[in-house]
Amino acid sequence: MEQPNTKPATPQTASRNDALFERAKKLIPGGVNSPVRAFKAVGGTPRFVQRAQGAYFWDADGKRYIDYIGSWGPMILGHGHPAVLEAVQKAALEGFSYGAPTEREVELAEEIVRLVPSLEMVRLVSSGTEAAMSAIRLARGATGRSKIIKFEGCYHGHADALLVKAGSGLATFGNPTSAGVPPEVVQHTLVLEYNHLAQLEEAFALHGKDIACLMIEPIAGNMNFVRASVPFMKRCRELCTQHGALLVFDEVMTGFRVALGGAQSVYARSIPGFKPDMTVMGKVIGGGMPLAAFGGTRAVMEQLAPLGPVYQAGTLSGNPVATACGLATLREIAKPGFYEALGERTRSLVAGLTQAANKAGVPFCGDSEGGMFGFFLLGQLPQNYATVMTTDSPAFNRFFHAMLDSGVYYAPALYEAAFVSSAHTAADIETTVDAAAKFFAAA
Ligand code: KE4
Repeated sequence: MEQPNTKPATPQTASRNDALFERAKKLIPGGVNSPVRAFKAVGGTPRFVQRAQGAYFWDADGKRYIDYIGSWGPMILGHGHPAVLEAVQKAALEGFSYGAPTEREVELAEEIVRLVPSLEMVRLVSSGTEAAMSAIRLARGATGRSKIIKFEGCYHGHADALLVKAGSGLATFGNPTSAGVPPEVVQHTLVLEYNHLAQLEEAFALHGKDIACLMIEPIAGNMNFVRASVPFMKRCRELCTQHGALLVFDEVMTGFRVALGGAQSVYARSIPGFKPDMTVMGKVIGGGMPLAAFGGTRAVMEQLAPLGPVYQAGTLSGNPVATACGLATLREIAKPGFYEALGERTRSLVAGLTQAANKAGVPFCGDSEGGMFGFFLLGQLPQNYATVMTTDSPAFNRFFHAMLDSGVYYAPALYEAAFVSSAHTAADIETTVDAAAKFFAAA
């Protein structure tokens, strides 16, 4: 969600980043190939990455940053992990793309299904948007229904049916959030408030027999870091089951990031036997290469072409170099103790930031799960998008630029989660907390 443009907190000397940004803006809309990279929400000039290694990247002026974006989640092992690099180099020598099946796609499917118990089958695609879009079409085809539920503040990629904001009430369906999306395309999308039990009950009471699926980010990383409460998630599962709708977990961000089994394995700790009907995955699953997936029960997945009537396809789906990258990544994160160590490191960062802010009397709260974290310049953790929106965004922008000047790179938007990799050291965390403490002390 973008904020009005604001001036950067600190004037910047002309740099190669500035020159590159001016060059880029002549040829690429906004100078970027994905809007959030343009620093529009926080102001200032995006840093053009020259190279990255481990927990760091170096910009066009050779300045080093501790990287808490990690390509918006994929780089859970840090940049350039030796085992992943070796796998990619070897695969590239064997060929870039065939448009034909390979053993490695089978190996990756086997690994994904082994690690995520709710999955019986998966289909590999090239982006989270493609995976979410395909999952919606499959849910509609498998149920013969058209209506879908999503939640305000959750982002599932930029497929037309999902670029939608809440309608005027539960009886009315969504309105487009983007030009170019005709109202009739989102007429079947109902947008509810995240964590709002009464709205959830009413939506199913009104439309239950027409709902193909409910799609949710189980931990909403697109409103920074907001957890679905256990009672809310339990009710999503119960109502979907009761009304014959499919519960679709969008784990593009949380999958293999918050736990080896994803956020669904976190909820299963509190809700015995909890499983979604379908899961959308991306980011970590490709290890930084263009690879995503969607999966579910055999009964649902076998509705997909070429077996069933729901069409879905892709030239580069299951790309041999991308699958090598993803498989090598999954093999590393599946090693014993990986998430315990990663979770501890991430928690130490959030604790350090919170302590530094509180010491300076600055409202600050944060949360984390595995290698994913978020924080708010608020007194308590928000439960929904409207509360997230109450955050003082100019204050966040000042924080963002102060940290950037200190060589710490957070997401250039208040509404994004951030990520720790296994390459981040205790010293990196200390450097980060020290930089934040300086900012808070002067705030
Ligand atoms: P992609 O099409 O960008 O691979 O995935 C879309 C998507 C789907 N679902 C969730 C939960 C997601 O977070 C995303 C993409 N996340 C954003 C960052 N919040 C990617 C960064 C960008 O748009 O440049």
